[in-house]
Amino acid sequence: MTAQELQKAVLRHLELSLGKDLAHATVYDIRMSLTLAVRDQVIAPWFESTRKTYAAQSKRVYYLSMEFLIGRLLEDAVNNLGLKQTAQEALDALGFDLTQVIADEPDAALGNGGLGRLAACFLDSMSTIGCPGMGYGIRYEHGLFRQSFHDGVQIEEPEDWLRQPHGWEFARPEAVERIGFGGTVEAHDGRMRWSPADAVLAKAHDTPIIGWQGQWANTLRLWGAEPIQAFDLEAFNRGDFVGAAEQEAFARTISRVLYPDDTNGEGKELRLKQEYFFTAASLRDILRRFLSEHDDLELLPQKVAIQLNDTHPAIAGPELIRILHDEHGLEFDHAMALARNTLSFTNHTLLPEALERWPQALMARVLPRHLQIIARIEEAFLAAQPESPVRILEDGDVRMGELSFIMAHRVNGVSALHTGLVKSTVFAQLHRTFPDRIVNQTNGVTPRRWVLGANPRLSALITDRIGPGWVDDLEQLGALEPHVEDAGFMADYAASKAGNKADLAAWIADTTGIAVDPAAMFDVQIKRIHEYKRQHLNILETIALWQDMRANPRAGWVPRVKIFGGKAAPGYVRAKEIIRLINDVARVINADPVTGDLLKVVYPANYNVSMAEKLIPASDLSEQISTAGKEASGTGNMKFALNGALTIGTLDGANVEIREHVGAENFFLFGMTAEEVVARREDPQHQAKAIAASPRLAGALKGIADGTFSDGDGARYAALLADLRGHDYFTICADFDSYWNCQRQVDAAFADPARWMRMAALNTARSGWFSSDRTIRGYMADVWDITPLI
Ligand code: 26Q
Repeated sequence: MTAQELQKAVLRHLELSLGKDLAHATVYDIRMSLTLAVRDQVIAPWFESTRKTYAAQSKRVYYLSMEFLIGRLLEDAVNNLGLKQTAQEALDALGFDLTQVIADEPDAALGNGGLGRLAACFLDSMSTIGCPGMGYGIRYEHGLFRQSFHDGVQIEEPEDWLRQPHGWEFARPEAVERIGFGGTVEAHDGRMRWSPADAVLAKAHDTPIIGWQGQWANTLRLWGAEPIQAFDLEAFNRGDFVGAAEQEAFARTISRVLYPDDTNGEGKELRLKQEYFFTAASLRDILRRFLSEHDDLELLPQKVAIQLNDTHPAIAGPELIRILHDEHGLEFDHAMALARNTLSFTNHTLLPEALERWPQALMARVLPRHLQIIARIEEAFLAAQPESPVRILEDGDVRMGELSFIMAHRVNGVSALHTGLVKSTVFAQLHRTFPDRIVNQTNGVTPRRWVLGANPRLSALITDRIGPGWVDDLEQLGALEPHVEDAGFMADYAASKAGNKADLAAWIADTTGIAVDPAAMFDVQIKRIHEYKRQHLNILETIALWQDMRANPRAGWVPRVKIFGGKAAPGYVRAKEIIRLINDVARVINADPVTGDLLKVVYPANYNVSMAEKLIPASDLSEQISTAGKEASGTGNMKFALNGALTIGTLDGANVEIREHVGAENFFLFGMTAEEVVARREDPQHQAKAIAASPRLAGALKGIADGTFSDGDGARYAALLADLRGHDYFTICADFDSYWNCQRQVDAAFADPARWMRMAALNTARSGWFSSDRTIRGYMADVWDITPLI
């Protein structure tokens, strides 16, 4: 497609789809017109992919996830179709700037963090590889809340991405499923029949996901909840205006809002209904498609692979059995075997509070038939494993982890370390019973978004030296390694980082009003705020550094900008205290004329995918400092390494594998190992001893306690401090000195720019393994048993 053709297509949509002429067109109008013009280019490969899948009678993969953290789609699509340059020229001629038009698209923030973003990277990789499949999720009217700070305190406001029409999706009013809740179960002619008391409609909305170079496209199908009968005219005519809309209100509540917690999944009824709603709609859709192609349910595991993204869609096990047994009349054990051979399950967390459990009483009320089926699953399991101490039903709860494990033929962890811990801790008993079931699939990230899209400077440099093949074969980055000996390459590499940092410095000045020195080290921690991720370890080190700098400002310090980004779950009090502390510390340090440009702290509000795309390419240092054993994998860590930021990190999650790939000498390691953490906690004085041994840590804690950062209010952080001094489960104190010392090694390395840039370039050259294309190939081989169709 030429720029002229694209320009014509944009103008046609501007007129015919938007009803505007160029003279009155806004950025929004142009963005929508360009979106529709680009979407037009996706249709042919999309249809062709479907045709090929049918023609090959291929197996299909269905990725069930409560969350898809997509971000913006336009830039991705333009890049994958090779239309970046073309679009730029087309818009230039119309008097619009492509960058500005791209930035006009609201982020689709239908996820909390890592798990949702992983699902989005997987969709891109499946389309790039030609793995036939679909993502299934919920079309939340409101994605993750918008964050702002008032006096440093996090405020949540509803996110409203659907206020504008969503240019990428196709509504499918004909693809509807009726989803029931509650009611009763009775036997009828030897079969159990569930008669739900309430029902809603699940309506499909399809977004095409185009792969690299437009070779293949899959579908993301998101379900929106709608009332079966929009409006009760009888009630209205009686004068009951509220009652007339009641059905509608109940239905729409189900897909209204994304739950903003990424742990602490309390057993909330609406959440259970959301889980069942999208899982049941997806399974019916999957089975209808299967039965339109095959007439034998025996073939289900050969033709269908269903991946459960954590336990959130775990009700798929009982629901699939219900369909096969209650509706199609298969024997229970037979139905259970077919379901298990079709389903597989990914575990993303070991945190006990994040493992889903539903009160049996609640399940009995909302999904009475499913509770009965779960009891029979447990019975069947125990009949085969009479010695096993494992139970699905325990303490009045349904344990969704055990249910998912027992109903899956493969269970995977998301990094080597995490998978080992899954085997030795949460699922140790089940692993003994089924030693082949647990496999590892280390996470990955899509290079299309996280290098090509986010970092055009670095991408141009890479392509200039090794050609464009790296974009869908990321291990080709290894060919960069010899170039680190080339002064010309290293100068260009440094220049690309400097350019990104200058852009970011301008953006920071714009959005926060803080002037930062682009030559300073950009030290970045962006992720959800969590005690186990230890943003408070970072801010304690920041305080200690500031105190040292003030005591001796001319000691040759390496200037730093500490950058934080991330949201706290609205009900997570301690995480919100940490946010306020960071903002309080930032306010005091940034106003200190003694330290000046030596140290700045910035925390732009409302961190999201688009902000990550700005920050990561401009980062020097990547903070991956979780308490060892707690971060299942991490995926931000991979994005940073690819973009040439050096990691300071613990031996946790995928950090371990990143360090192995980039080389120990190009990674700043500190802190206790997972085993050492467990052992250290045996000593109830571990935190007290660490504080007594570290005057710096004691000084930083004292700075918080005496109100230095809280206008003299010593009480503001009393609870946080009491926890650190009294319990410190996440071993902030015990790891502090190791972290401090490691940060000084970081300083020394940064003070030698040639050494630093060489380390950074080696991180880029050696991180190709962390492509989500590699991860998806692993799932295809070890879990889904499917081969690509391109
Ligand atoms: C459960 C029940 C009720 C409400 C909410 C939830 C809930 C929601 C989201 C529980 C967990 C999550 C998300 C978890 C998550 O993002 N985990 C991260 O997954 C990444 C991808 O595998 C890993 O890289 C991260 O290490 C892991 O923390």
